[in-house]
Amino acid sequence: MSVKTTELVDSELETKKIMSEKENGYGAESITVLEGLEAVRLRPAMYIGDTGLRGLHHLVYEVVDNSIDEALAGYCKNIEVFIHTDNSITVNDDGRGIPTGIMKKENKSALEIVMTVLHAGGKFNKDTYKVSGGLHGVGVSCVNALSIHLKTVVQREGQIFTQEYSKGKPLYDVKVIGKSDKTGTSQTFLPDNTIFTESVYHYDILTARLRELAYLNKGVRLTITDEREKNEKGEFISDSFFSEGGLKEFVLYLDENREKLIPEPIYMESEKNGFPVEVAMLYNSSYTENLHSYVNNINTHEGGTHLAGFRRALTRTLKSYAEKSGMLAKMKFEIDGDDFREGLTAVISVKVAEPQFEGQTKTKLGNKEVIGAVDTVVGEMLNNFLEEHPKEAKVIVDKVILAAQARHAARKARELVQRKGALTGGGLPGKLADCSEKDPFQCELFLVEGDSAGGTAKQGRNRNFQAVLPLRGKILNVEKAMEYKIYENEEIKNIYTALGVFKGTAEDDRALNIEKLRYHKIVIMCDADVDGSHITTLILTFFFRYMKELIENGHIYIATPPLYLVKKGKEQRYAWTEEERDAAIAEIGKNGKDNVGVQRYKGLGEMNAEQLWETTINPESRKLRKVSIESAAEADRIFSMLMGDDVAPRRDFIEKNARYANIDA
Ligand code: 0RA
Repeated sequence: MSVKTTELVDSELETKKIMSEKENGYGAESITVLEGLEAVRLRPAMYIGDTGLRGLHHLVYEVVDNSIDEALAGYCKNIEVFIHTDNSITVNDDGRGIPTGIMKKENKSALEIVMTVLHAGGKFNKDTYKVSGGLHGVGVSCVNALSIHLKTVVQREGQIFTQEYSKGKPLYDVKVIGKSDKTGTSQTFLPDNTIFTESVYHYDILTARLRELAYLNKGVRLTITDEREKNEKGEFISDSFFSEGGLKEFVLYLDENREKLIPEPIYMESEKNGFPVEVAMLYNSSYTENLHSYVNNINTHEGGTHLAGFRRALTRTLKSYAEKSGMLAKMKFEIDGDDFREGLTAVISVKVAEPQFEGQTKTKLGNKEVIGAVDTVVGEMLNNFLEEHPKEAKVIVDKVILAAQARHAARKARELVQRKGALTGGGLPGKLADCSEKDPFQCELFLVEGDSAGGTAKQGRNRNFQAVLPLRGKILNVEKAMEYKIYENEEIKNIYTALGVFKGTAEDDRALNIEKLRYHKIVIMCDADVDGSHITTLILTFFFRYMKELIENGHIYIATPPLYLVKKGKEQRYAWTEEERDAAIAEIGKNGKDNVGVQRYKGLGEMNAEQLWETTINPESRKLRKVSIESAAEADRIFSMLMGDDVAPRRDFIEKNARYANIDA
């Protein structure tokens, strides 16, 4: 699953910071003369984003990207990823193999240069669309620098070459170890655990990326094998991805759990002004817009010029078709750009030789010349589609009209909520027990399942900086509701007003005034049972659909109340897993287990205020899971499946993922 929650204890957040310049002896002066890989080890986050779970996985993406480049050049068909038992990784490909000849200037094997010199990889194959900034594209030498051990094996020109490294430094010269009639490159690396705060690979995270790469690069087979785990048949867990239809199959996959309005995706593939453009789009009966854009296989979360070109062409072409058809004659108000995208799932993929990445997370394409290229391709091809498919065209225009009407209803409902808030002066919900601190950076809000647990939390919290908002029962499933409906829901209104965040301005129906957020940590606290998990998912769905920025900016957390209390006399231990429980029994029972009592907590209500504080609320001792979105496309698919109408895929998913959750069914 790609809506990820990572375990962390607040007090551990600050661990493993890179040593300051003073401590390690590299002053600003020496940085400038630091050669290559030393700089990567000194400032790893600058090269791979961070040194947590994301950075750890980026190492794999980086190596796989090199093989994908070889596939884009037309020489590689198969890429295999292995997760070994020690969490080292192997990536194999059947491309031409990294060149191994001696380079005159350096008097070293080209392989050694590629592996040990920053940005050297790109020098050799200029003609492919290599990323020059952003998240990936830093080169395999970065992975090498951040690995305690790396081994390269290259097969080409009838021979097998190898070289090994530690922290990026060669352990010996490139050597020939055998003969082979195959070609290809194999990289095996073990990330340096003095650099990364995480060391365990998540199969699901890697799998989601490989699936995405298969759709983005039709004709390439990507296989992943997890040697840490076996299935019932005694085989390693493994998945293989291959797409013949590319983005056309990608949107069908994304909309698997939604009701299609047109039978087949609208598909366009073309090249304009030297930019290859591929687009697939599908309309469904939902109320959400679901656009995903890529540049050189990198997910551009923040959009950019390629998305702008797509939007412009979509609005212009559909509007002009709708006007010509006369279907808009009865409309009382203007249609807005947003209305053309309600219920739209689309993937846009472009290749740009020298991409400029901008934005906060460097995932926004800046190249101006791409707007026109995408606009022209989409405009022409969409127009042809509409002319040739009048039945589908009518369905789409009907959907657009419906969306415009719904948008007006939603705006009215939203304004009503906002005006009411203003009338009651500040307008905080009556059920909110606020904190006294006013600095949002310091403040935490607990969203608590049920009035009774809410009451306990109010007693147990630190009222200086912790606020509590009890939620009654199940909040509305926003996945199935039209927007105006959500403003009639008491719990959702309370969340909006407590957070101080509202959606929609006169200019933009979607804008969030996130600068008004009153709490920088929002903690969802529900029972550790099936109902509790369901309520957590409902709340997450609401944040995902209506306040995604809160998740993206790292404000949303899930509380994890303990599952067991182990007690003997005055001694007691809390346990979050069966292993912890058994360890606690052994410890305080000192292998006379007779008088050890074990209580299985079913709900928050079984704890008193002091216990709840100690285990779940106190920043010193609680375990919070931070919610993040690993892959927006996959997250969207999973939300639509978990919260949609179809029961079968949901049951499958829950059965498959039950091992990840403490669900007591
Ligand atoms: C540059 C030139 C050639 C191959 C590669 C790069 C190459 C790099 C990687 C990285 C992972 N797998 C790879 N496969 C190939 C070949 C040039 C030639 O043979 O003429």
